[in-house]
Amino acid sequence: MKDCLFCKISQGEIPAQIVYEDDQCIAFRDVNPVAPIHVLIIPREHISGIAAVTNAQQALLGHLLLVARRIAQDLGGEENGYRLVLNNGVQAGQTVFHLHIHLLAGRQLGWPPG
Ligand code: DGP
Repeated sequence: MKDCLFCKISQGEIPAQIVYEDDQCIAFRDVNPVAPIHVLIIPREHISGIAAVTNAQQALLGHLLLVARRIAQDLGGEENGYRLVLNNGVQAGQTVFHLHIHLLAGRQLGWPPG
């Protein structure tokens, strides 16, 4: 989608520290990390957020979760635990309106989140 930051990253128009990619998704380090491991997993297809996902995209959603798990394993985040976060909407803290899963690991994470 034109003017979407994450579409531009997916298409290589904006650089990012990519940790994983395939034909359906790409994962890269968050520019403003809040944990030692902070990776964003996004579909290549533009979807504005989890609320916009359709039943036809069920397999894609599952793929994103399995990729997130694989990255957590590969980056060493699995041993002490990790968190996957999906912000949907302004009040939840969503600032980029292209679906993304935050993978957070490498420190003790508080609960409830702020
Ligand atoms: P959210 O608040 O859930 O919409 O998360 C958006 C995240 O995207 C936020 O943690 C910062 C990150 N981010 C914003 N712009 C860029 C960028 O240009 N590059 C990278 N790597 N991350 C970005």
